[in-house]
Amino acid sequence: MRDPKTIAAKLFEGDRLALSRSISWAEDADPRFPKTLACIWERVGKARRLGVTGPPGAGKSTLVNELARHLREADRTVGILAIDPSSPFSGGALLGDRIRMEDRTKDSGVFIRSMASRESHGGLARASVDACDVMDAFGFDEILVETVGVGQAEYDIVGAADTVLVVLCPGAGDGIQAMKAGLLEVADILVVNKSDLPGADRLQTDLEEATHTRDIRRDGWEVPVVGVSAAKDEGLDKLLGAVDDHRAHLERVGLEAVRRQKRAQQVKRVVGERLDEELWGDGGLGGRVDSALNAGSTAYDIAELLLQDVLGGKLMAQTRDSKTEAAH
Ligand SMILES: Nc1nc2c(ncn2[C@@H]2O[C@H](COP(=O)(O)OP(=O)(O)OP(=O)(O)O)[C@@H](O)[C@H]2O)c(=O)[nH]1
Ligand SMILES: [Mg+2]
Repeated sequence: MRDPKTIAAKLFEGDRLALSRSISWAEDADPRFPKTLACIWERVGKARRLGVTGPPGAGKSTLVNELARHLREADRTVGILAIDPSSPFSGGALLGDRIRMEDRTKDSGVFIRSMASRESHGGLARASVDACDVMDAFGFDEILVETVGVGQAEYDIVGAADTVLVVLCPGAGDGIQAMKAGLLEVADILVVNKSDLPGADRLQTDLEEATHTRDIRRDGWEVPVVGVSAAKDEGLDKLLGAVDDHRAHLERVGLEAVRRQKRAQQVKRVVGERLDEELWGDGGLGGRVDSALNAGSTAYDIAELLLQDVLGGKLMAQTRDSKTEAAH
């Protein structure tokens, strides 16, 4: 099972080894991945993709576990992608997630995959979208992606998910911090977890106010604030109701168009990554920069020269080609 076609066929048969392997290829930026994706592309797009992000310790894993349980009870199959924070100090968190999710792993309608962001060559954003595509083609009804909301990660999850849940809890990661961190901007649904703890009501009110005053609506969607207690299994039905509502909203405004926009972002990202490799990898422009700097040119002059070379050359060739084509 080493070539894309076989992997794709196996994947369609429901082979989990094929599923794992293709996700590893995505993670490793293995050249076999794009070919595999092309073979399974026709089946990508049926799953609902739910992103779960928020500050460390907000209860994301507990919530994902409970959501998975509820979805399974409703006879939906669930693929889970857990992405650890890239900080080297967080090595243990992954194991914690695994253990807590353990009770889901005996169920064949559930698949759990952890992905270490620091090991995903060429970017977490790409690898997580790829992993979701594979799980989607495999046939899971629901895909849940957990990532800690620090820095770029919460923006990455927007590309991977149709609906983004931002999970907050009273105490450490309070509302103001979340606003500063830009977490509110990525939320389709705000979840106040640990409703059983003091301060949850206050946080809920603050967030409701924030969503009204900051007007973070998109396409007429008003971001709801839903209180839950994942650990006590309270409020999950209401939360899943909000997810259904958001899905219905997306379908109203055009789910396909929204997804196409996200795919376009993915294309840009892939082009960016490849350009970076081409320009600055072995045999790239590094040497020329060095010698130009040695010769005393400014950074702007060097950059301009290189851009003219790289873009000018290619763009002019393209215009020339299309003109020649038009002439024929
Ligand atoms: N009181 C209370 N505690 C909760 C609730 N949900 C989760 N917790 C606890 O909060 C802690 C963190 O939960 P996790 O689910 O690991 O949180 P996380 O957001 O996944 O954490 P990281 O992945 O490390 O960022 C654990 O000790 C949970 O038991 C809840 O609803 N109420
Ligand atoms: Mg977690």
